[in-house]
Amino acid sequence: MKMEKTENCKGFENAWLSYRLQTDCKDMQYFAAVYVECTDPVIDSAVSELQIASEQILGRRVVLHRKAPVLGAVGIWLKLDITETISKEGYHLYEKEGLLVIASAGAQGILYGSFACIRQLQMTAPLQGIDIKEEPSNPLRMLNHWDNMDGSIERGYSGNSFFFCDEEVLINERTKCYARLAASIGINAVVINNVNVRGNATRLIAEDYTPQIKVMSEIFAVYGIRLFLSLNFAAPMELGGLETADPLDETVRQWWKDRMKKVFTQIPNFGGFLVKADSEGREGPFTYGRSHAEGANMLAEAVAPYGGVIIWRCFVYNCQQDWRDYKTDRARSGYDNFAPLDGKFLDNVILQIKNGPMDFQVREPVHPLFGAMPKTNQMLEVQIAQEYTGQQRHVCYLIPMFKEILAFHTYCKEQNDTVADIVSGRTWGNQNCGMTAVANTGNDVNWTGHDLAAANLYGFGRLSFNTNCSAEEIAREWILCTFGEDAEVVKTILEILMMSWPAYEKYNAPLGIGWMVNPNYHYGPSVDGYEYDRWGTYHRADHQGIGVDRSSAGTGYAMQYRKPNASMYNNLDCCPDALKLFFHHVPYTYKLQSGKTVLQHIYDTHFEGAAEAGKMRSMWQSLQGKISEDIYQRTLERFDHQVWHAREWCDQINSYFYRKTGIEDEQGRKIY
Ligand code: GCV
Repeated sequence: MKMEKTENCKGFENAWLSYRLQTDCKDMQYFAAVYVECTDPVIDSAVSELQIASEQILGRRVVLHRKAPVLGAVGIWLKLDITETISKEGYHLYEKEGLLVIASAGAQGILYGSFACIRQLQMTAPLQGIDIKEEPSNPLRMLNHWDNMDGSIERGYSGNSFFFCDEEVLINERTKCYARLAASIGINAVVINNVNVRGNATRLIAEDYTPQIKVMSEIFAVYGIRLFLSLNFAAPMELGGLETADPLDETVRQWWKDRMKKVFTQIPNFGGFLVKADSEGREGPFTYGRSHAEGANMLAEAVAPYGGVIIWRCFVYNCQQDWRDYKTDRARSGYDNFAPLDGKFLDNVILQIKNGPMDFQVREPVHPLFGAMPKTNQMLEVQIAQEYTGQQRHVCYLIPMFKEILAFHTYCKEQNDTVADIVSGRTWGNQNCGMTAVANTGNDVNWTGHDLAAANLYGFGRLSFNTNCSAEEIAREWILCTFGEDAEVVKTILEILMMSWPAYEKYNAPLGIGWMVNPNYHYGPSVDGYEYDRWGTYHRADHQGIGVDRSSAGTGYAMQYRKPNASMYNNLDCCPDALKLFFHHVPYTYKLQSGKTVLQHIYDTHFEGAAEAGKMRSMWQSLQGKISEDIYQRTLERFDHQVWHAREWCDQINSYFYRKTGIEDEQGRKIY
């Protein structure tokens, strides 16, 4: 274990927990004292967070009293109270006769309430008369890190891992700071290693690494976070020396039971495992002719005695496709593989489903598995690592996209049928469910490479805690906490964030078709980059038209949705413009609902998107002198790149289609 390794801990900032001194705070009096009757490690974190915030924001030391306040006392009361109508992770923050009360039935709720109180202070919102009750929308609010043990991060755009380096587990100052940041936005579970488990990562469940994992899990635990690992389905062979990993083989089952017993008894706060099986070269139950339910249940049985959970990914598809084959459709595979297994998974298995059927494109329909499995726990997976959305060199605030996904009606029930309802447990009354994001952090000083990408990290946490918050509200909070309350700064950054996803979509692949990127590293335009490859990601453009026919006359994917979504997508004219090419192959002259032809839409949006990138840079430039020069300059560099790169996207896409069709732009703009 590396307890300290400075080059891997480059020094770092505190993101939205960077506190600014306020000399004229009207709520100073509450921060004279904290009253708390019980001792609990998570509540102790809450106390220490209130103390740090008070010292740094108000310049005031908070005195801790290990007792309830007497009548007339002034201060903050951390009130563990099971009689309150609030759960263990929910909180009630209110002011009453000079006392600021943070009440919850559990220590985690007290911690979240304390961070909410600090947030109010940071935003200079009055605490006097405050009355906020918040219940977490989702039981699991998780981050998945794709960190490798050599310190690299798969799809990482903000430096190296701060969990691993040179095949060792890293424990340093960052570990705690990460836990603080995560807890401050309500994250309660973290997977620290890549779902592609290779090499030494397979050994993370072995004796060699458990002591280190235990130390990290203890650091997380006092911030209410459970540590999870990704596991290798082939571990019984690679680690245990068995000849098979067949989930129905008794020796294999026993091997997992023995291993799990060790892991869970040695790491008391351990949460469970995330599994990528039969996907992109990872071993899984298919190798043995077994189903995903048989694979997942074997592991679930092994972890059940310890309250462990198995999170099983549904990202299973044939990545050896022939581009000449028009019938096989990657989009269908999640549903085809998993929907027939509804009701077959044990209670402590959760299916983790990417938001769309392909792979985190800038625009995809919602995955049809949501609402298709009433007897199965489901969890939503989104990606804040911006693999396909500008790799943290372009600004792309993703919370508006996540809001749309959560609000999608699956029609699985008359009420409570949205994705938000399903993953919160409201739809079927289950508890093992929630939301997870592929994390966008690394050891860069600002955690996320692009300073504005921290809005996605903050935003994901806040949204998974409260799916009713609007994307604007969340962005506003993040800006106030990160940059302070200068009205011009708040207004400008808010506007940049809110226009960033639509702008990115405009200069990217058009109308939901996706994938026009350079293969492997997935950055920059390459219209035919994946067209003749094996990955099942085609646009099928010729000189007459473009798009994939996923209607009932094509691959039939549209029919995987429930009514009326199935008919909406299946019918060319009813299908929303934004997804037209995802579901249909149409001539370039086809008129969209907007009244424009497909081709004119492509030309217009690409010119608009590139212009909007320029506009965002000018808006940023208007902030010079109003925010720290470091942040201003490094973000400006990213905007310079984005403006150039958006133009590259615009020109390559427009030229491609102009050359294919020979049809002029109605506005006669320069196309190459
Ligand atoms: C971790 C995509 C990414 C891979 C990733 C995979 C997954 O294919 O490009 O890097 O692997 O998704 O989600 O498992």
